[in-house]
Amino acid sequence: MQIGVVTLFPEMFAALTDYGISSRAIQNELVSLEFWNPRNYATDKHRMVDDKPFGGGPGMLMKTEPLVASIQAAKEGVRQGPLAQAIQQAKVVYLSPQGKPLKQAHIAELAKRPNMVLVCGRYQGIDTRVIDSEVDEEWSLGDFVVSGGELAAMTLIDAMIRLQPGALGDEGSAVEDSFANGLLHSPEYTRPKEFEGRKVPSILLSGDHEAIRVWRLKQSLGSTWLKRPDLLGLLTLDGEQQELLEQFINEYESRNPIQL
Ligand code: 9WO
Repeated sequence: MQIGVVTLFPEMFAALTDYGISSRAIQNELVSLEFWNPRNYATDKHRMVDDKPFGGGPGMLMKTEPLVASIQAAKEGVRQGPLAQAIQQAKVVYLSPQGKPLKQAHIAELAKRPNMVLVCGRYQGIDTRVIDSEVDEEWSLGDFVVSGGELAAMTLIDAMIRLQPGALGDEGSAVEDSFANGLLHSPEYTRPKEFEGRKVPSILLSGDHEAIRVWRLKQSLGSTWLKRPDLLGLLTLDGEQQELLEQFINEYESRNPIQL
């Protein structure tokens, strides 16, 4: 996967290129990142990359011409990459709080693409006409604001990288992750067997793999019911899952009787 990143701060992406799973995937050429800095497309002697919003008010916008020139260069760049024959025109993606809320299922689809261009906004953002003319998709990580699109772009890139075949040491890990089945993960335990008076559930020490699978599924359903009931509403539970969730709820209600 080839990703062109339009950013005033390419150095921030060291968080991906220099650390952990994303670093290894880039080294192994499962993913390539290329940076396109609007600063390099500024034409005035001060290389200005910000501009005042029409209508006044505090803050600045990204200056239009260097931004558009860098987006167009990024699209050319990812198209003319090593796999140019096979590659379709890259979609241009803008990360902003105004975008469509991004879910794991969307990330799984985006991760299959051969290429894309990510535009990282700074300041108060970009001229609406640039969104209309240059941006194909606008995505949000959630209802909050950070200081620029880079952290959001890095989060999206990391989430896509770990879905690339071969990116994770243990191939099973990605499938087993939270949300792969639409449920939260069951609680996990490591050594010691007793920590501050809390014991590891004995079933996990039993070696009975089927009993452990059923226990984990039940905890997973229970955690989702407790913490994210909205997610349960989106799923159709099979017979086993319905039965296990019912058991979890009954046990939970008997431990925590409703106070009258
Ligand atoms: C900055 C600003 C300054 C003064 C007055 C109002 C202001 N609004 C903003 C602003 O929203 N800036 C954004 C910063 C412009 C687009 C890039 N930035 C961004 C992206 N912040 N947060 C995101 C983001 C992206 C995806 N998911 C969640 C948040």
